[in-house]
Amino acid sequence: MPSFKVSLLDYGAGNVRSVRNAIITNGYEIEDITSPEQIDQAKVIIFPGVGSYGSAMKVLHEKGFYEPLKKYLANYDRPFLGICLGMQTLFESSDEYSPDADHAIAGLGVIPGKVRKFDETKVAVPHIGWNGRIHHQESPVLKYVAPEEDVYFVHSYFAPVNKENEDFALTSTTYGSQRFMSSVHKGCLVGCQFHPEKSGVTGLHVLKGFLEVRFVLIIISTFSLLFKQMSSILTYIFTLYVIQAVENGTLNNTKPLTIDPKATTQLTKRVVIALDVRSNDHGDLVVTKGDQYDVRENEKEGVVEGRGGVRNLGKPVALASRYYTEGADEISFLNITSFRQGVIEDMPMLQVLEEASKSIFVPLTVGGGIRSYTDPQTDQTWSALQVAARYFRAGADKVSIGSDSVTAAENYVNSNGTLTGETSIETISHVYGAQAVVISIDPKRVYVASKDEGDKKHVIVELDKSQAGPNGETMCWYQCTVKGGREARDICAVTLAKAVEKLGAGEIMLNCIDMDGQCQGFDIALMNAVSNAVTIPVIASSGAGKPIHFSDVFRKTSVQAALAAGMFHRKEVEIEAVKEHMRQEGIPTRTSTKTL
Ligand code: 1PR
Repeated sequence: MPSFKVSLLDYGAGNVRSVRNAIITNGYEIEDITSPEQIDQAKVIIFPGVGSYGSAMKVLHEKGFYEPLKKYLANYDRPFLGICLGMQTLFESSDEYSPDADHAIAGLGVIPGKVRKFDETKVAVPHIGWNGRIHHQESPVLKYVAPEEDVYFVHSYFAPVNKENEDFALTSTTYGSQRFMSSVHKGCLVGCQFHPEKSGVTGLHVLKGFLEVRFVLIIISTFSLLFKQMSSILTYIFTLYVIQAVENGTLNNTKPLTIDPKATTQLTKRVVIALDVRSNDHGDLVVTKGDQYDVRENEKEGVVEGRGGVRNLGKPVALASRYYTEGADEISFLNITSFRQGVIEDMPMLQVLEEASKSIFVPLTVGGGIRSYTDPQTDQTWSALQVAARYFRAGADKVSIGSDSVTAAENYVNSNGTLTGETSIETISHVYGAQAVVISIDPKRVYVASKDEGDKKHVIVELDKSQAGPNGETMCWYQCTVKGGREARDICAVTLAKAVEKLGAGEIMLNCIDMDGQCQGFDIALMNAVSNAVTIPVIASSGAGKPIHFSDVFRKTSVQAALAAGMFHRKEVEIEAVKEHMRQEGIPTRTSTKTL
């Protein structure tokens, strides 16, 4: 057991539970930094910045951490790992939340350069998913990580690699035509734009490399302190020892590598698994799965009369852990009956997240009931932001909003595009960032015989002949629903997608009630209509039954991820079989390691 604790700079703005769990999984104890004095005393600091650049810098100033941190980092000789925003704050400034283009928020300024925003006209923003790395230095931090293993990113802002800062680059990554710093390393200063705590075993190995290095450095620092009291000969001998220790694998043992300036990396297409969760008739929380959103057993399944019980496909945490081990790129828990009750007191679902995040190190989304509500028992009102905060604290990385996003989009459209700043999307996105807000759309087809037949306000989509309606209609519009498909609303999926993007959503989970549970493939026409209308990433959902359905949706549309449930729950297809098929079809697919 190491003799030191990892000092964690957590200012309470988001989900750092996973960072904590990843450090603990590597065998280290954590001490929270709550006062400025602790910064100077720390042996090693990990700073998992969450939220926006501006708010992070503000908190550092308010808590009196800014100056001590600058001092700690000044000579690059004290071990520090900044994660995502925690790495960005090391630069001089950022464009994030600077309404005036000339005004940039000042950062810690230990790395030259300014943090910029990806260009939405060229690439989907945020950059979400698993991407590769071009290694600029050989470093002990990456000693357990194979070059081809992908890591998980989620960010809209990036630090460009330029002449002034290129010697800080540990790795760079490309997104569209943009090369950016995916990690930095100088002396004992390390930063990752990617999330080690969300990069599966690969990410745990990054932390292992960094913290092991730390262990050797602490021994060195301890000796160095002792030497100050000793004779110069002894100092010389110990200095030799220190150099040797350094050469045997400490942070200083980095070597520049020659990189091919034309080398690129690729954002892979994600395979997401959804777990629809609800209580069964005995009150136990189970993973269930419907056919066109009906989750009750039917006659085919042995129920002779009427509707049977809720299908039970397993326990949420056990199933999610299996999917993590089998290579899922992301996991979504959807509380599908949350419209019946508020979720603040929904202890079982919160416990699911708390448990899941202890051993699952890929992104976790939670949906169902993200809205403001008043508890009828106590009359207390909770805002959507408070509900989301509760889930983030329990271990969620993103929240997905269904029904409430329909109301927000309707109001936005009816008010000719007015942003009130008060919707669940806006409030959560403002505090936690757009990347933390996923919109779950539950549309169903309304067939029309011709483009003229439809109401002009809905986008009419042409269907493939194999998808024609009951009277041979080859066109339809996609009507949004709320409460898990129980109530239809007068807004189409394309209009809703455009509205929620403007309101600040970072991603869309696009279901299709007609295809759900049918194993006939994704609704390609719907996926194209929505993904072509927005610049934020779209996750295709509903209808997968075989590996070829994944290659189809990735080839024929620009969606960035594909989600399936039933085929994996019923063990009809393995995740690895889907991924192998995608690789054979030339679709960029995450490469990972499975053993710790
Ligand atoms: O409206 O914000 O409270 O959120 C409710 C959430 O619960 C929404 O995300 C909504 O999609 C989901 N939901 C509500 N009722 C159901 C149901 O099935 N009765 N599940 C439901 C929706 C859709 C997918 C499904 C895919 C893939 N599930 O997640 O897993 O269709 O399935 P397949 O691969 O088996 O075809 P709010």
